[in-house]
Amino acid sequence: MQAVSKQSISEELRRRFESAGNVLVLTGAGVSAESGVPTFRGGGNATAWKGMPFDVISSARMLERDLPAVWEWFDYRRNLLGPLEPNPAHREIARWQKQFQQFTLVTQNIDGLHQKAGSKDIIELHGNIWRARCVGCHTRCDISNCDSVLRECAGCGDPLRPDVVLFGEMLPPGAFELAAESARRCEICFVVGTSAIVYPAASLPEIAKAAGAYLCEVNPEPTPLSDLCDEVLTGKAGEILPMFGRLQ
Ligand code: BV8
Ligand code: ZN
Repeated sequence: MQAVSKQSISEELRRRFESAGNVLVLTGAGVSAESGVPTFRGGGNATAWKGMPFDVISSARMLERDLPAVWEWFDYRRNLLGPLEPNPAHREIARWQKQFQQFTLVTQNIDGLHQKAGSKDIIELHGNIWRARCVGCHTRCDISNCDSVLRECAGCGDPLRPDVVLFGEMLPPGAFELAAESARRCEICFVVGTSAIVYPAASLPEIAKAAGAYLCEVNPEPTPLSDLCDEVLTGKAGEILPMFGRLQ
């Protein structure tokens, strides 16, 4: 592992970045921290809701037991997220989509800020807070412009639930497989702003590394993944990622 101060990108990474044809980026809550989105573990105290740890209120069991409580939790977060804007990290990643022949953006975030920054075809492993889904017919509906969200499906009348992946729930069909396939093919895998604790998302950098990719972490703190990385850029994503834009 080659730790470098946040001010510099190694010659090797520069060279690889300038010649790469296939790049994958995996993001977590940290990429949205500079937009004001509380992180779950890195210092933000979004981890508790009414005394419940986040992975209890955001769990399949809670959905079965008390769907209104789950809606209340996501209503609160939607109101928090509404006014927030993408930061330079989101914008730089959106720029990379045009720069590389093959580019894959995989996110654990449900905040929709990558979309707002202009990124397309994002693999949202854990869903999106601006959508709801019917528990009966699985119809999805956009709730981004709704002050009060309907609770029943307009189609079949069954209850609607947030279209996010809760703990103990499977990821959206095919999403992980698509991400894993891209991880196996990428030349550089950037891991930006994630504590790399939640699975199966955290296994993607391992898959990329095992397939020979150059693994680069961007995070102000070390994570369980840092030792596996070829390069760790220690600092904030909104300060470090734009440095790549200035390479050219
Ligand atoms: C499943 C949506 C199959 C909802 C989320 C293997 C081992 C152990 C456990 C498991 C395992 N496999 C499955 C599990 C169980 C579980 C799991 O992983 N548990 C963990 C806690 C150990 N996984 C699941 O349940 C998954 N489903 O496995 O299904 C299955 C199904 C049925 C039965 C059996 C199996 C589903 C997981 C998805 C849950 N939903 N989100 C919601 O948002 O409420 S997860 C949610 O938490 C996020 O999406 C994200 O994934 C995670 C939070 O992590 P981060 O995003 O990384 O955020 P965090 O705050 O932790 O870290 C922020 C980082 O940023 C820090 O490192 C910080 O230093 C850094 N940072 C801060 N500022 C900046 C910065 N970085 C850069 N710039 C900055 N400015
Ligand atoms: Zn329905």
